[in-house]
Amino acid sequence: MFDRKSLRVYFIAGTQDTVDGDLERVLKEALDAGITLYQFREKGPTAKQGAEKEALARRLFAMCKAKNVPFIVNDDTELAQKIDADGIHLGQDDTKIEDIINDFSDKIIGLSVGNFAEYDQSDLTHVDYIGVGPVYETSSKSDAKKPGGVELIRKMRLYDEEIPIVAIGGITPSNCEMIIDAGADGISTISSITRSNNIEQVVTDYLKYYTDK
Ligand code: TZP
Ligand code: MG
Repeated sequence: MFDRKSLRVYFIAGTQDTVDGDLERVLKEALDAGITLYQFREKGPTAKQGAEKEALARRLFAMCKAKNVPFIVNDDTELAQKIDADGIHLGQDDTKIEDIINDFSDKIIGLSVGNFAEYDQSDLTHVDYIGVGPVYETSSKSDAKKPGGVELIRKMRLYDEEIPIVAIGGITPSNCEMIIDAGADGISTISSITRSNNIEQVVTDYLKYYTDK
């Protein structure tokens, strides 16, 4: 059973998101600080490929396992299967869930949903959580859609009162309280962690918005 509390401080990163290319150092600091889930999202022109990507994924996965933090792979279903990751996160234009469900029936499956049209066209039968956003402007995703603001989260929560929701896009400790109050189970973030020089403080600041431990 998927525990929606694991969405609370959901960290996403690939090497392209780090300042100095040292993703292992960043993830170690984030794990030590208490992130609740990690998504490996190696993307763009500088993304590692093939054996190098797999080796990095295995090292990061081992670090997550040691802290009991779920390790989810973005998009790359082949890699997720090969290393037996805890789950997969898919976008609207990625592999369809029906095509992979046989191999992922015991895994966490996340799906990006940017608006209500995308919600309506998605089969959520096997989906454990939806990633909703961007909430605010982001510079971490080149093809990000127009931000929907906190209202997007509020309306999505009313639209589906049950499904676990993690908000994404431009989130920082200073703007996350409204998002949680609007009904998100958690926040996901790239740059507020990868570009911070005090990761422990950032993660601690996020965690304090969840009162029931
Ligand atoms: N999907 C929607 S916005 C986004 C993704 C992957 C990027 C979020 O990055 P940041 O730095 O937390 O705004
Ligand atoms: Mg994708």
